[in-house]
Amino acid sequence: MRTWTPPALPELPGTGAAPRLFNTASGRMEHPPIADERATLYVCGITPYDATHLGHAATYLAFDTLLRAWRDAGIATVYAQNITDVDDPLLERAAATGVDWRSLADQQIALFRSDMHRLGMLPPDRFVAVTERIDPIAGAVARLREAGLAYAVPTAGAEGDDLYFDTRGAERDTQWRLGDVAPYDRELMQTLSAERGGDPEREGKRHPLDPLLWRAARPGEPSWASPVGEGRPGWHIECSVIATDALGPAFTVQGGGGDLVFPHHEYTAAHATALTGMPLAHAYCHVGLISYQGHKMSKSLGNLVLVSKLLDGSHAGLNKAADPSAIRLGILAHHYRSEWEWFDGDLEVATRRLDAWRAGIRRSTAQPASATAVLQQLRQSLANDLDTPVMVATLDAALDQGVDDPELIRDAVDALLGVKL
Ligand code: 5CA
Ligand code: ZN
Repeated sequence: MRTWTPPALPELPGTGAAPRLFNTASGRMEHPPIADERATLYVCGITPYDATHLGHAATYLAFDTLLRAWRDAGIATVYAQNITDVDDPLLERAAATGVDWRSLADQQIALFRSDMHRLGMLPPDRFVAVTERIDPIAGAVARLREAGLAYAVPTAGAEGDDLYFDTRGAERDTQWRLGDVAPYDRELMQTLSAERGGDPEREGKRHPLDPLLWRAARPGEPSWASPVGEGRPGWHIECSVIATDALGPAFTVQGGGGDLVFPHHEYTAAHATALTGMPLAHAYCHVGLISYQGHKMSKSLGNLVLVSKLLDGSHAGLNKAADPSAIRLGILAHHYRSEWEWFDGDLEVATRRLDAWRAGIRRSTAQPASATAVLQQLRQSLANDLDTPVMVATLDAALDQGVDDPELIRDAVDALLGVKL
């Protein structure tokens, strides 16, 4: 898929350190190993039916910050992101609104692209929609079936059988074990599976958590002919195949929002390990979920703050268009791993901070802060699990005092935080 024009990153003197990151899978801070000075990142992309809300923006901004940290440390990056452009919620929304699913997806992908561009996000190097990879995904399902790790569940009303992944078989035959990514007990896994697209109650499965690999064609649903029958891909196998095709196995970081830890990232890792004999990624990093009006921001509840509506000033209660740098600052004021609620007043707070920084950078004072020292502090915080709230506090203080090299601070804030002063 076409992406968007990348923002220009100013060059900074010297280099930062490779960031240490919290790895959900190990529960520890780690420096994921980086081979050949090249970090590889996969971030789970949107299901294009109600993009782009601030929760999405927070997730992509966290990984945009990670890419900036790696680049500042002199590490080359390869970044891949998928688009789940065929899946139940998208098809349900299309049916409910009487819109063709393909047009709905295309329209939402275009909006996402424009929102990401306006927010100054680094674009993925590989931006891959599921519908562009049906053959390799079906091929992977066929290989799992040959390996004895996929089995059929008879399916009334479909043209063939649905295929499921055999959790116990994978634990027996591969290096992957249930719980490798998600540090949860079985009961919680079962609850989350039911809430997040799984079907633990379905009859005929070998294990309640076994996830769908291939959904046999149903009347009225899009489907593709394949060696595993006419149908469409399950959710986790899509990311296993797109990620390992784009980046190879054992890439540096698998990322997404905290709602993806289980079952999605657990089973994306399971499928990939079964297919390649290698782990999916070295570290699994997750962004805290953003709430609005007391609940997790989600398309199903409808409590959304849409980036496009902030940017054009049409979000309820706004009287002018938001500055993209203010939206970034409103998010970056929170640590990416914390769960927090967006209040409508947050944009005003962020805009005031941005105005104060823009005024502060031009302020000449008798005892200005050393821009070199400020840059060093920013780099230290960035390397410490992307501690953007501390970076923001450092800049509040420095720009209140005035700085001895405004150009350096302007470039640093642009390169590291994507905020334009
Ligand atoms: N297409 C799948 C991933 S393969 C998906 O989860 N799509 S999504 O559109 O629902 O979400 C896109 C990304 O935004 C995911 O990484 C998801 O974890 C993240 N996300 C969704 N809601 C929130 C939220 N409220 N706060 C933070 N991140 C969120
Ligand atoms: Zn995914």
